[in-house]
Amino acid sequence: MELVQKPLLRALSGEAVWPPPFWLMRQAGRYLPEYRQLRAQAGDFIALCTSPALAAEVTLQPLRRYGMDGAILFSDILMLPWALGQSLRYAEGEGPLLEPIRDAEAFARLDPSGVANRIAPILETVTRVRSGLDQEAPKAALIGFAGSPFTVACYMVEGRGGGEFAHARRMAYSDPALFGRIIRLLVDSTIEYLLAQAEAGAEALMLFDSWAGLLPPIQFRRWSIDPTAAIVRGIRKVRPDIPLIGFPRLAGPLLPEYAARTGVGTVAMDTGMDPRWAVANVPEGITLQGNMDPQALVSGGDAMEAEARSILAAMRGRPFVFNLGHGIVPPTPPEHVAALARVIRMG
Ligand code: 1CP
Repeated sequence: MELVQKPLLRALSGEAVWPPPFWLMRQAGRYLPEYRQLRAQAGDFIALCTSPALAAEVTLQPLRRYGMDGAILFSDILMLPWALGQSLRYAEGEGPLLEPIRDAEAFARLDPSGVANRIAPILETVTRVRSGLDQEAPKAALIGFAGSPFTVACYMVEGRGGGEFAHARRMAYSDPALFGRIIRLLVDSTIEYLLAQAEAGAEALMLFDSWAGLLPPIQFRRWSIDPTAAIVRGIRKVRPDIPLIGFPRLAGPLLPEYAARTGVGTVAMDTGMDPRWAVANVPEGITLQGNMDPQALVSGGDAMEAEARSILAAMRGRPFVFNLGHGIVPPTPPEHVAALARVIRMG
């Protein structure tokens, strides 16, 4: 029973493992010199995400330094719209830029029949990382992921990040039929995409709903909770036991309802969530993940240690996975990650 012994999978399955397993959102990336070097060789970001040897190498880089309990596939939530045929590029310093989808004609140009071909190299990366872990880090588990439909739709409609996604949020009110078609297409293709990652070797799956907190409660239920629940049902039909992590960022007081109604076994807390409030209000059988401030990791030292310890103290006895409340930011000094790992390992 190799799987059950991996601490991350035990915690994600509801066991209060202590010291808690950890991994960090965006643990691969620009704060690591070895990433920057490889990125410069790869050319653009999409080329890197679709080059299995390079993407697998980048996925494993942080584990070699810090021995995390989990590796997260190196890819991006926007690779799914790209696989659906939406044009996408990553502009230096600007983040992702897509051809916006604002009407039925633009929506009709998406082509779900192309997805399998376009995601093939990403699945090949999953398989390579999994065998890399078997060789190099047999106790670490591989996390596959996708964006949640609402967050991905935000980028698809807006065409870019960096703002408040006004066009996307307005479309949800003014043309819910079209917005609903985008969401349903994403639900179906995300189920297919995540099941394919599991088939290729992913041992847990995470859904990033980074912009869910922009929605007021009724909209949050309709566009974040319901589509996530549909994805969970679709995955459970085929893989009843694979651990699922949901990250409805900035959900605030709606976090317990998200946890209870989507069916995910683990919810990730964002930076602003009070871990004690989450322990008291998220149903007990659900594992919690999070949520140190990425800026505390930049700062390091005693302030960082105090943050990490207060989260550990709140979580002791609860099924828990230590993580940040959002992704690592590029100015993070790599040695601060090593210091954090030591604090977590002391429990
Ligand atoms: O130039 C570069 O190197 C590109 C920077 C970069 C990286 C390293 C982007 C562009 N994406 C990624 C990798 C990535 N993205 C991972 C890899 C695994 C890991 O965590 O180590 C993951 C899980 C994501 C997920 C992702 N992409 C999210 C959800 C999590 C979050 O941060 O909220 C979102 C919203 C994106 C969109 C995206 N892709 C890239 C950028 C800069 C952005 C954000 C754009 C914005 O500000 O709106």
